[in-house]
Amino acid sequence: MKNKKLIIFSCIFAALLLFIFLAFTAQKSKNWLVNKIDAKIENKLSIELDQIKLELKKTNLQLGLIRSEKDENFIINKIYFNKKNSMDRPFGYVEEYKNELIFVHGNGNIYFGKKEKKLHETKFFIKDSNIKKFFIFDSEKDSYFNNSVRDIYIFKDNIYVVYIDKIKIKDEYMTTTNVVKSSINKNNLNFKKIFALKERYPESIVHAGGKLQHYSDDTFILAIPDNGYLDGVNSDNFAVGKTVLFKDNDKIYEYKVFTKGHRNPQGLFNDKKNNLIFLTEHGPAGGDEINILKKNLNYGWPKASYGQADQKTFKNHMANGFEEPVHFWENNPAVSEITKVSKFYNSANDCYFISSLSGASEFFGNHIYVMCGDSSKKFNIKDKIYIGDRIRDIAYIQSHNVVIVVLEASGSLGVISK
Ligand SMILES: [Ca+2]
Repeated sequence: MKNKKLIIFSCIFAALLLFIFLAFTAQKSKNWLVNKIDAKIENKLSIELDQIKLELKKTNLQLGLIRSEKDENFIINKIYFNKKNSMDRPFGYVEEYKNELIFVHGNGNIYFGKKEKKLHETKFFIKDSNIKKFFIFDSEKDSYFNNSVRDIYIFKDNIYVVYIDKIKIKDEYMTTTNVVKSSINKNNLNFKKIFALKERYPESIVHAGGKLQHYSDDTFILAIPDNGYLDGVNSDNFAVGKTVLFKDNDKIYEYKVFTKGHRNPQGLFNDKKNNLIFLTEHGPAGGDEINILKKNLNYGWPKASYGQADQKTFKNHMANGFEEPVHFWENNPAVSEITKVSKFYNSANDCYFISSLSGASEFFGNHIYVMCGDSSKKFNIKDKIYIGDRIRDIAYIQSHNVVIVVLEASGSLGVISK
């Protein structure tokens, strides 16, 4: 009996010793491992992990499944257009009008499609229009030149198109921002110029065009890129690098400056319900921004930017007398359009989807960023959704509770549903 107890006790003791030994060596080998892994390898591992996650996301996208970073689930179905050239940019812009979808290709082809119950089954037909008479085409030039359209907007049975207007002076093209308008309810859309800038800039400068929204009554707000002319951005005598208000009337050259200090606006959304105007813009290397526009304020460029600019810049906007962005990126996703998505995203607050082009890498661009905010007007990026393509434009379609994205690399519309 005594012997048996001794054996049991010895066994427990031995097991205890073994446990202590194992725990000690395990701890030691773990320390040893940790010491071996330096910051570089850890960094490499996390990049590899990101790449594995990205491959998973790509595989899911082929099945039409999307899971956001915060585990919201969506489905994507695509409508393909015939894309002749892989570098067809900007590919186009989408809007809805009553029971129709409107897609305008960058080259000015206008398509209408009656919304089907399943929106991705919508068939598009080309609509006759005179819009190409405003454009110059040059086969020696790339698609950024030949695709003149930079935005479309629908308001009160009219379609508005923002485009880059060109003239040839000697051997050089000089460009500027124009807006044309046509009534929608016609078989043949007849566009007429309603806004034009007198100032013109060399075509080789890429920050051109503009983004348009309705402001109030007969007034519209137009965001105009810097056109590479920084002295003009700093001067009240030029419209570049500013948002302007103009009236839809015959006085095509009249406008009033609304805000200043913008580099390359790519998205504009007037949230009338919340009385907020959102603008997205491209920074230089880093410094893409989301801004909320308030009359007569200056948003920094070219004096303040969170990116690396050629000229000397402040980072802090506010300390130097400029408006801080609501959000900025250190690594640019190349933000494009911004729109409100109502209850499409699961949040108690109002949420906005911000699309992005290719940006710094696939970890930043090719995503939809989800920004939500409360009534105290504090906004944060809450989630991101990988779409795996350059997203040129985005629209929320309330009738179907879906989001449509214009996918530039594949030449398609992506219909995102829950
Ligand atoms: Ca700024």
